[in-house]
Amino acid sequence: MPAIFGVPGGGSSLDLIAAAKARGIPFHLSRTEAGAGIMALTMAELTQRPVGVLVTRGPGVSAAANGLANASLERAPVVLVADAMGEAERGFATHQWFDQAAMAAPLTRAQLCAAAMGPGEAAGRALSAALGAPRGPAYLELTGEAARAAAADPAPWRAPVLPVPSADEVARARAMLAGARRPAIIAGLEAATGERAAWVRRLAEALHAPVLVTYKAKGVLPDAHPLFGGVFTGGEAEAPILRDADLIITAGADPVEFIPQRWRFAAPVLELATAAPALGYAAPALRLLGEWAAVDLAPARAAWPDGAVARHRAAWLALLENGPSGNGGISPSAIVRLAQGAARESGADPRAAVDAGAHMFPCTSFWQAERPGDLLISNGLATMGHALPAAIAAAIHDPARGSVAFTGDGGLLMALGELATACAMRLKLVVVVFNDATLSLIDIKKGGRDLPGRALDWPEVDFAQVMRGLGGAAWRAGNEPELGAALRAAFADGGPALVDARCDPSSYGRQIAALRG
Ligand SMILES: Cc1ncc(C[n+]2csc(CCOP(=O)(O)OP(=O)(O)O)c2C)c(N)n1
Repeated sequence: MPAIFGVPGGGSSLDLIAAAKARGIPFHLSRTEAGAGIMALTMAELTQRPVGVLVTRGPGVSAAANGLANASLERAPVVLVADAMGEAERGFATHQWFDQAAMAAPLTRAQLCAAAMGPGEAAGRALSAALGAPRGPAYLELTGEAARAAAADPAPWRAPVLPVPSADEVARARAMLAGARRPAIIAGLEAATGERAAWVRRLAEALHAPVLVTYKAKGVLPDAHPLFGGVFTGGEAEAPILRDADLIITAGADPVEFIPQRWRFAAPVLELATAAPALGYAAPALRLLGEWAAVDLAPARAAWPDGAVARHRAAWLALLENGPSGNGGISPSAIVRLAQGAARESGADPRAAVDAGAHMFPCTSFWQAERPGDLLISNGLATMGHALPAAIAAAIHDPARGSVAFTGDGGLLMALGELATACAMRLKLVVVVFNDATLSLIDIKKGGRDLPGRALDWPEVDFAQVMRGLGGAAWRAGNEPELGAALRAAFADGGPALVDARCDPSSYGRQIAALRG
């Protein structure tokens, strides 16, 4: 296990922290349980290994619910270890106590109780459940007594081995590819590993087929690759290229990644996935289940007209553009471009973490990713408060690269405690706040409703002052030249830094209409 994150209580947490130290597993103290969950799922995504979260009983578990839901819908193997009532306390099980396993049930793949089966057995089962297909969190209840009683090495366990699609299925898939003249690939979250991304790239290049990536699969094919077709959410902006396709191959795309709208495409679908998805958007003509990247599809070369992919990509990017800044602040797409430019200028290659909100549209479109894991986002749950803890985990995982967190002011206010975590750990991390003093993604949906004042906005917060108070470096920027200078200084700083960018939200409404149709 690469790390454990959490906020300890008095019971099993302290024994676990001591045991982790004895085994050389780092424990990172977060400021919130929700933040710990997001840090753990991010570390799990980056390492492809299970990561632990420890919390106290009662409020520790209820506060961790968002992290569990996030790990569940982002398909990340996280094991939450919660303290529980020991034998001697059972008769008093009211104070700080509720049925924790029942709360965790809809959010986790398994709920294990160490007192019932022994901590080794419970840990082994939790790890196996978390790594099953699709991956996800497991819940493990551990009393202090149980933690101290046993030499609690996990019972023998191993990651479930995925089946390989049958020779007959592979032959049928090859026949579909051979008959297609304009195949297109949608790469999803399962493709965001080094090996599967390389497989997708080989297939795309052999076929000469465009690749669209979901938010979670940014970097599976680099944005700068000539076959990069855009970002797939299930909306309208990227639909033209798929309407021109005569075969759609979904490579590890999970329906949890798509917006809840009808499937818009008539072309047959060849679905590659580790497990049968619970919800079908499109009934696939053929489904290969298991370790799809182990299959050799020996493709024939397709025949997209010359320049077609580049034209589609340019049209998609033009639709997403926020346009020039208005008087009210800086254009959101300019914020993203200036940030990447400043990072490159200072020789930095940070991973980018993106929050939920209107600002995520320019971030996911204009941040150029080269490898899987270059862009980190909560998409299945799409929770606010994700970017900062995700950026913290990325900077811990890879201190040389560090990270940048793109967040709305609303999302940052939800994760503010974790700014203290980043500052205390002196992480190489730059927080860029799209500060528009509004819940913009909700504001653009309000239509003609007559809402009371301050229903969706608040007085502007000076995040630079907050950051300085926590010991980090910080700048405020009201226009593009100020922002460029602030970003260059922030990336050159090399420690925790924050740039509070006054953002012009006026183009978001048009942008989301173009995106979703
Ligand atoms: C925890 C959580 N609460 C509420 C929402 C619903 N929601 C999605 S975006 C959004 C507004 C985000 O505002 P902000 O962080 O300022 O970003 P902006 O939209 O202004 O870019 C809200 C309330 C959510 N996704 N997650």
